[in-house]
Amino acid sequence: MPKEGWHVLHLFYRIDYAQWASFSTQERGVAHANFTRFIQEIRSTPNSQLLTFSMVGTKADLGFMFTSPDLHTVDMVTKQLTNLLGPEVLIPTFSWLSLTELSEYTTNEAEYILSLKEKENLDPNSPEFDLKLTAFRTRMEKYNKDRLYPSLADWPVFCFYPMSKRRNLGQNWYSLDFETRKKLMEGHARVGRTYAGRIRQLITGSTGLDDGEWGVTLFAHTTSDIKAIVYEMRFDSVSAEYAEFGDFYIGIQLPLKALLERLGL
Ligand code: 76R
Repeated sequence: MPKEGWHVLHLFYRIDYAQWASFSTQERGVAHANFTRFIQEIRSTPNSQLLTFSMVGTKADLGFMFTSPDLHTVDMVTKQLTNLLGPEVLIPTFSWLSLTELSEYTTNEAEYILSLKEKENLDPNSPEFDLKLTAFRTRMEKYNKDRLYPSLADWPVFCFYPMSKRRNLGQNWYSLDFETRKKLMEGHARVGRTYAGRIRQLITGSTGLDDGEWGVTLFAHTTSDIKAIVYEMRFDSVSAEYAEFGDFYIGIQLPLKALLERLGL
């Protein structure tokens, strides 16, 4: 169990249609029933969410995004999903393990108090000061809860890609001091916030867990919004100067029955 947050596993498969074609009608019926039953079972487990996608393009056919606090559960579910449609039907093509995390750049209480005193000139003993501080605490509690224990969106368009920050000589994110990184991240968040209502993003940390430092999961209603945010972020200095990206995956979130039909299973 992690000290806080959930594990997040992105898991993509190709379907071996030759193997599927070798199954009898009865075997296919059993495979369908197992698939639906297992996924519904996982979905009804507390703290575990399992999203299913039809993956667009030929990088993968079927995608899962799974959350669980327990690494044993992640391991078990991965192995069960792989065998869910019968032996060698689902061929793994990509997986990414990460953890939900709090941001080190969010405004903390001490900073907020300072800004109330110095920028807003509020007296710390005034009721207005108190009111603002209480509202801040409530806001931060919800914000932190949403980052560590997110409720995954059911929006149709899903985009996933790994991301790391550069560690080049003379251009190393990790050798910048905290204040500089915080300032740069403020610019990033400013761009991000203009996509409120169009993009739901989940940034999960994978340093030491997988081959890059974060998994970027975006949900949208149209591919235009995905393309727009990723394009616009490229101009923001955090991404322009420091970001390295892995492969991009696009999927469509579908209910189980529609998914099996789409996959031709
Ligand atoms: O969480 C927050 O809303 C607070 C501000 C914020 C942080 C700390 C924020 C806002 N992000 C944060 C951290 Mn982000 N984000 C990305 C990408 O393609 C690219 O160029 C980059 C991929 C997108 C599209 C995106 C979107 N963000 C991070 C981090 C961790 C950095 C670290 O700790 O060093 C990464 C890797 C990252 C990458 N970001 C937002 C968005 C959007 C849409 C927002 C606004 C969210 C909102 O306010 O609702």
